Amino acid sequence: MEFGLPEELIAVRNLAHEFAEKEIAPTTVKDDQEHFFRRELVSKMGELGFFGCVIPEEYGGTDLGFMALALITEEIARVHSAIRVHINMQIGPALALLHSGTEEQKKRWIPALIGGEILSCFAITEPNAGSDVASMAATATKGEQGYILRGTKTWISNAPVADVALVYACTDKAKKHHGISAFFVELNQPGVSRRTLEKLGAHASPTGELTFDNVIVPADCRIGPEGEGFKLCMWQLNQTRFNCASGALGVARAAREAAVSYANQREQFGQKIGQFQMIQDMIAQMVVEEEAARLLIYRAAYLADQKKPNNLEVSIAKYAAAEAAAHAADNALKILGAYGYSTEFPVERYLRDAKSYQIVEGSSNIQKLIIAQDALGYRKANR
Ligand code: GRA
Repeated sequence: MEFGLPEELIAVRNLAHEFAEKEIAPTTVKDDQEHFFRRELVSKMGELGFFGCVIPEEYGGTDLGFMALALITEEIARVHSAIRVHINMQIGPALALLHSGTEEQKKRWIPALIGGEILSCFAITEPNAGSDVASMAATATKGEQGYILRGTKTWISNAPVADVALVYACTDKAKKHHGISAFFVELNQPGVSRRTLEKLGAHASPTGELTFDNVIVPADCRIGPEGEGFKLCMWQLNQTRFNCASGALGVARAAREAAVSYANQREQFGQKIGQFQMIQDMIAQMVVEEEAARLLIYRAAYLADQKKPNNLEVSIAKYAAAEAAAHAADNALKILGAYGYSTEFPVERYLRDAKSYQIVEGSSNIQKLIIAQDALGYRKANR
């Protein structure tokens, strides 16, 4: 269903499709198996304007909007979900700067981020602060040269390779979430150490820990006022959650395509296995859940492009898409049987990658909490 997508969006989707097939697909299996991060893919996506579609032209973007972002992201994740992560690593900090940075900060960093010239990441999560963002322990203490940053961030995508990070830390611990501030931090400097973490999937996207041991952050690298970091973080997460939803959709689609293709080829008991109702049941579930997720993502994109609040709609879309991806990959594996379990077919990778979407950027349970508390009238998601 096209929903009357304008030609420029169809063109951008086709561009992303071709890029994914030509530039990502040939090494997907190898990159996944060897846990290899291909830096040039980020540069190429930057050059093609994929990161700039949600950024105004004055900062180097194309301003095509969130619908464009959804279309691009689905195409990339369909071929290799790990490469999707890089979209968020570049646009998350860029959007936070756009939202709360000074004019000087925007001009200084946004073009390089969306051009893929500098590798970026964002650092929220800590060993003891995952879903509960407000409980973070990292501190940024005001000194003569700026702020002194101390603490450890973990499960940070791109931590082993990033040049810069948007770091959230406490400037006034006593004020709890009102004492959190955001900083744009140069990572190639004394006091910053990194440790790579191994994980189930998304192998071609490096993940790790960042430790800040008395790192000096100039005062002009604080993003937004002191104490406004938690709100910026929640705002930013809404943008990057949207991208996760689109990535999960790409995985759900890949799993459905693999299952349909196999069911149309494989013969058992004298007929194509697609003829069996139990296979049809699983394929029907895949189709419905994928379509539903896509429509929910398009609704969230539409609202964002209308400059309307969409936190609730993003949480609904992210929850639906993450669950659809994990369910579709699980069903695809059942349909392919031993071939689904085999590393010679992509379905086991879809399952490994799909599971990440139920965890990252606010777990499925966090999305449900946001959705249910809004429905119950306890806490409005769109404010
Ligand atoms: O009234 P107030 O002044 O105290 O403000 C409150 C509220 O209005 C305060 O924060 C404000 N606030 C917001 N403001 C603007 C809360 N949400 C928003 C918002 N969306 N926009 C405190 O509010 P609260 O509701 O009491 O906060 P809470 O209970 O501490 O937290 C809520 C919640 C659980 C939803 C939140 O902490 C949360 O979203 N947690 C999940 C954390 C998360 O998503 N982490 C992801 C880490 S990054 C990552 O995964 C990278 C992956 C890379 C990739 O693959 O892309």
